[in-house]
Amino acid sequence: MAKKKENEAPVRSIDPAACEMLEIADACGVSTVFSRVEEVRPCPIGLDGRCCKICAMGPCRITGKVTRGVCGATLGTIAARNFARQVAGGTSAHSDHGRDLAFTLIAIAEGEAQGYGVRDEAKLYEVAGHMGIPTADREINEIALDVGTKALEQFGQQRGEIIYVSRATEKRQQRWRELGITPRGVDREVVETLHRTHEGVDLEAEHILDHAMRTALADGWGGSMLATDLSDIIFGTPNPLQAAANLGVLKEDEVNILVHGHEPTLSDMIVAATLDPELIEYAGSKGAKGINLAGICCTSNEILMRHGIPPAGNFLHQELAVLTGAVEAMVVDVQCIMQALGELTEDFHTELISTSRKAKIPGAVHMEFEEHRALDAAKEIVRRAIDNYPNRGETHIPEHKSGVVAGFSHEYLNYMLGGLYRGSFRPLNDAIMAGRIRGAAGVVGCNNARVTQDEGIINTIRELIANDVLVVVTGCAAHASGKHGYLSPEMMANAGTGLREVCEAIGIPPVVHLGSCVDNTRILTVLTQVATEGGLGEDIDDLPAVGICPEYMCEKAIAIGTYCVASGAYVLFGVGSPVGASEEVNHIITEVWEEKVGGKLEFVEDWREIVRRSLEHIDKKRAALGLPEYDASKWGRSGDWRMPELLELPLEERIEAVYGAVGK
Ligand code: BF8
Repeated sequence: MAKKKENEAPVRSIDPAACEMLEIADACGVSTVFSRVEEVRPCPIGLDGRCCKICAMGPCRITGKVTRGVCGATLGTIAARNFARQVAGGTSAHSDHGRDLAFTLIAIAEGEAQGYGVRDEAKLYEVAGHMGIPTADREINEIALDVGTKALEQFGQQRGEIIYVSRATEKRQQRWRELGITPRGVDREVVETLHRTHEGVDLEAEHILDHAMRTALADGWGGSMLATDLSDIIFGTPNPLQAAANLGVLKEDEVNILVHGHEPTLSDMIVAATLDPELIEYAGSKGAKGINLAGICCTSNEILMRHGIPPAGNFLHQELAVLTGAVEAMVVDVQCIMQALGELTEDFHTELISTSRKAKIPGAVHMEFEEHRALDAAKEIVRRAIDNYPNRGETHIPEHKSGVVAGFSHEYLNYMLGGLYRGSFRPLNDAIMAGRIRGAAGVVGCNNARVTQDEGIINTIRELIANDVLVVVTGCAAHASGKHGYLSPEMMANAGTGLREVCEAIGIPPVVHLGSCVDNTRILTVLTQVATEGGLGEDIDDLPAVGICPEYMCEKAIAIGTYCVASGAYVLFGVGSPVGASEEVNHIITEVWEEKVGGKLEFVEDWREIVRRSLEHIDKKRAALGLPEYDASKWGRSGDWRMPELLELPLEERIEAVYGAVGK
């Protein structure tokens, strides 16, 4: 991966829209994350885990001849504590998101959530089933109240096991119990991490990291999984939709509103408000041809996969969108929102509107979003954006955008593979067993301004699908895929012949958009179903599969990586290691963890090496399962004859021919 080095002209992005906007930023002398990353050097002590600042005798820097902190803490203990605290930070962010959705579901059931409802009753029944909540002869709202209440209990539960642990394989559940890392309650594990990593408590690196796994599992099989399930119940379980992605989705002659952040409670209601005929007419009265909604970061994934609202970009696009001069309002809630937006929007007509009671931003207008008057609040926000349209000055919207097909929930994959009445992962398992599909990879996570935007993500995906590895994407990696055309039907032509044959036969793309970052739990569900379907071992660590986070940036990514490892996956992160200074911790998160839970976590800077290790791992797992060795030359005529014919078709017909019925 192109890491930006001193004295070297940095390659800031491989996205042409970003490059175009950065030229403008440079010409106008506007500060962006891309320029600040050159001004602010990463602290070399904290970079790889050598800094301990948990007490006032420090901060202690473990460098040179210094091998211990003032209290005697070793580098291993310090690096492990730092890592565990990152896991706790990430877990709390995802889980608080899930908690708020539980409150919303309860408010819906009690008739106190204006504009919301239960959009997917089938999912409500399914989740009630997981939770042991009776459904026969009961009103929807009664069931919803019980599901919301039970979900809420998962956060404060003090003893026992969180409910969704039962959705893992029996073998996995057993392993967690033996290791004592089954999560008891989400909040309990986060608090215990903070306690253990307080000065002078848990001082053994391996023991600290065991609890980091337990905390991460409370995220993956707790807070995040609940966030996904409750979102599906309230906003609908996604089905494939068409849209476009990148800054080119902004419109010159319409009021452009961007939603940015994470929680669909806000963005879904903004979608509803932008469809209000009165507001559309009001936009017309201000000279605009309509209201154009687009998204940034994960909330964008939420409304992309449920409404086909186009993503304007991933994490590093947030400032670039403002630079277009064409955004009337950027409406934000929580997570991944750069403070720089406050200052930046002062130089443009864009209004930055914060909405969460948890998050205020200097320079933003605060319009608190309360669920009991959600639709009214959303309309007020949209009206304010419309009022700002006449203030628009010069604009520069890059023309770049790519067509995407997004929104494949695990339920939909099940249906595509087996049909409505016999939904099953059997065809996928058979294809992997035969070697048409070599294996599977989840390519997930952020952008990071310290490395070239999208480069690691896109090159990794390109190489994997060319090597017949089915790829699922979430988060900002999903946005990158969309922006660079990897979620379009044309991408089928770049897949290996075996993978292409299967994708065409089943009607799924080689790069499957599976949602936002909390939806990485959909990957856990798919992997568990594949493992229990038969023929590919008994558990996630038997599968020829990997998890990759090429451009990770935040604590949430560390939590996701850790719960995937604890669930049995081999996980590779790009960028660089936050624990690289400690041989002891590196040994624990690779070899020791592999022995304990079957998965391991590696930090590898170069995407080529990530791809090499991924394919090597997939082939090793195939061999361990006694599957035929992967041989690309065995497959392929069916895909080869069909693709030129498909490429002749107009886009709409091509999408229909490749994926079947897709909504808009
Ligand atoms: O939760 S991928 S930069 S937007 S953290 Fe943030 Fe990373 Fe993007 Fe979504 Ni996920």
